[in-house]
Amino acid sequence: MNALLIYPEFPDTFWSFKHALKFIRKRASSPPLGLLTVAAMLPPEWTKRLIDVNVTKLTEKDLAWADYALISGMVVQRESALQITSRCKELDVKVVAGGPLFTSEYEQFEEVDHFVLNEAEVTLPPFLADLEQGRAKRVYTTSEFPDIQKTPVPLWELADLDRYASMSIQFSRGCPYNCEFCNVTALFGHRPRTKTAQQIIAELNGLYDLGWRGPVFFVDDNLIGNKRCLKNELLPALIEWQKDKGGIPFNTEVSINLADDEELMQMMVEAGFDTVFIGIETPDEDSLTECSKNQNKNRDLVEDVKRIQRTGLQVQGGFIIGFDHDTPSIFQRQIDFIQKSGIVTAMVGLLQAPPGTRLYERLKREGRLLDRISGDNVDGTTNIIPKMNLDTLREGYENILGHIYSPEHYYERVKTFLREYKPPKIKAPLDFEHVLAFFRSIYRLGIMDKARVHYWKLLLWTLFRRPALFPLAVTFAIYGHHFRQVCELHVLS
Ligand code: B12
Repeated sequence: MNALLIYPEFPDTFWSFKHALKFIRKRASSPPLGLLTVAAMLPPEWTKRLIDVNVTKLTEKDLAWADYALISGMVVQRESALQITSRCKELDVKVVAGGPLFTSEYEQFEEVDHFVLNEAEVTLPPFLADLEQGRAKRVYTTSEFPDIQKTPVPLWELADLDRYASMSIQFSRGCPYNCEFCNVTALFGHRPRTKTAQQIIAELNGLYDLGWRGPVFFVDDNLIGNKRCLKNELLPALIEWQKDKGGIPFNTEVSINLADDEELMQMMVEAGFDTVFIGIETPDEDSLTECSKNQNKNRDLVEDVKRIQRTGLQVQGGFIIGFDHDTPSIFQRQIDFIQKSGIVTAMVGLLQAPPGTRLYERLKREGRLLDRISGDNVDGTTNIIPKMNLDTLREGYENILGHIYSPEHYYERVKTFLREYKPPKIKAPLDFEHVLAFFRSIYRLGIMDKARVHYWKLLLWTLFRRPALFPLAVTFAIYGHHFRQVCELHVLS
C-alpha cells in the first residue's frame, strides 16, 4: 500500500511567518506533527511519503504513485485542502482525511472517501481493520480522549527537516480551563493527558539523531496544565537531557498563572524554555468574566508578564477584541497594555466563535452567529454579530494593528522587552544561515526599508545596552517586517 501524507498550504498569515522565514531560507515554521504521528500508526508494511505543500510541490507523479492520500489540516488551510482533494479525485486516488479542520467541519468535503476524525489513536485502528476487510465506512469519530502514553514516536524521517525553522513535539493534550471561545477543550478535553518523560526524551533523541539542532516547539495546549507532573517528571528529565546537547531552545504555550510559580519558571528556563505564548485576551475584567477566563482575573497582568520576562522567558500574547462588554475605550486600553508589557509578538484578533465552543452555542441561541470562521484569527473577520457596531469594531481593530505594528511603536516595544528580558542560558549556537540572515536584514531592513532609521537605532541601542541580546534584536526586526506585511495584506489595505 502506498500512502501519501499530504499537508495543505497555509495562506500568508500572522503565524505563517512567511516573510520572516525567507531571511533564514526556510520554507515553513514546522512540520505537520499530526500527520507524522499518524504515519507512525499505519501498518509498518505500508510505504509512506510526506508531501507538505508548504515546503514542496505536490506533483501528478506523487499522486499517481499513491493508493491512498491521507490529508490533515486546520481550518485556515481549508482552501488548499479542497483543491488537493479535487486533484486526488481527478486521479482516482482515495482520500482519507483527519485533523482539526475535518473534525470541525467534515460535512463540507464531499470528495473525501473516509473521515478518520478526532484523535487517531482511537479512530485509526477501527478504520484500518475495516479497510483490510474491504468494508471501510465513510466516517470514524469518537468522544473518547485516548491515553497518549501509547502514542508512538512521530516518523520525523519522512520530513525534510532542513526546510523547517523549528520542530514540534507534544507532551500533553487538553487544558484544565474553560474559556468560552476556545475549542481546545472540545477537541482535546479538560483533563490534561500527558506522555511520560521517557517518551519525550525518546522523541527528542529521535530528532537529535536525525541531526536536528534548532528550536523545538512543545505544542501543548497548556504545558503547565499538570504542574506536578511537569515539575517532578518532565522538567528534571529535560534538564538532564540538555546537559550534553550544546543548546536546544524550547518554546511552548502556558496560562498566566505561570507567573505565580517562581520555582516552575526557574525550572523551565533551566530546561531550555525561552519563549511562552499566553492567552492574555483583554485587560478588561468584565470581559474576562464574560468569557470565563478566570485564571486571568484579579491580577496585575502587566506585572505578571514582566515577572515571566525577567526570569528569562519571552512572552508572546493572544488578545481579543469584540467581547460583549467591550466599549470603544477598549482599543486604546489594548494598545497601552501591549506597549507597556513589551509583548513583541502580539496576536490581536476579533472574537470568533469556532464550532464546538460554548461561545458558539450561546451565540446560536441568541441568533448572533453568521458564517463559518475563516480559520485565521488575525484577518479582521468574525462570524459573530457583536454588541458594538461592527464598523466601529473593525475601525478600532485596524487602529490597534496599525499602531502596534507601525515601525515606531513596534521597535519601541522591542526595546521595552529587551530592557526587561534576562538572556537565556540555553541558546542555539549561531549557524551560518543566521549570520547570513543578519546581512540580509541589513540590506532589506537597514537599506531598502522605509523604517530603516528605527532598525539602526534598535541595533545600536542593543549593542550598547544589551549586547547579549543582539541576535534577538535582529530576529525581532525581521519578525516586525513579517507582521507589517501581513497587516498590510489583510487588515490595513
Ligand atoms: C502547533 C500548532 C500550530 C502551529 C502549526 C505548525 C504546523 N506546521 O502544523 C502554528 C503556530 C503555525 C499554528 C498556527 C495557527 N493555529 Co494552530 N495549533 C497548533 C497546536 C498547538 C498543535 C498542533 C499539533 O501539532 N498537535 C499535535 C498533533 C499530534 O495533533 P493533531 O495535529 O491534532 O493530530 C492528531 C489528530 O488530529 C489526528 N490527525 C491529524 N491529522 C490527521 C490526518 C489523518 C489522515 C488522520 C487519520 C488523523 C489525523 O491524529 C493525530 C493524533 O491523534 C494546535 C492545538 C492542538 N492541541 O492540537 C493548534 C490548532 C491546531 N491551531 C489552531 C488555530 C486556530 C491556529 C491559528 C489560526 C491561530 C491560533 N489560534 O493559533 C493559526 C493558523 C495557522 C496559520 N499559519 O495561519 C486551532 C485549529 C482549529 C481548527 N478547527 O482548525 C487549534 C486546534 C488550536 C485552537 N483551539 O485554537 N498552530
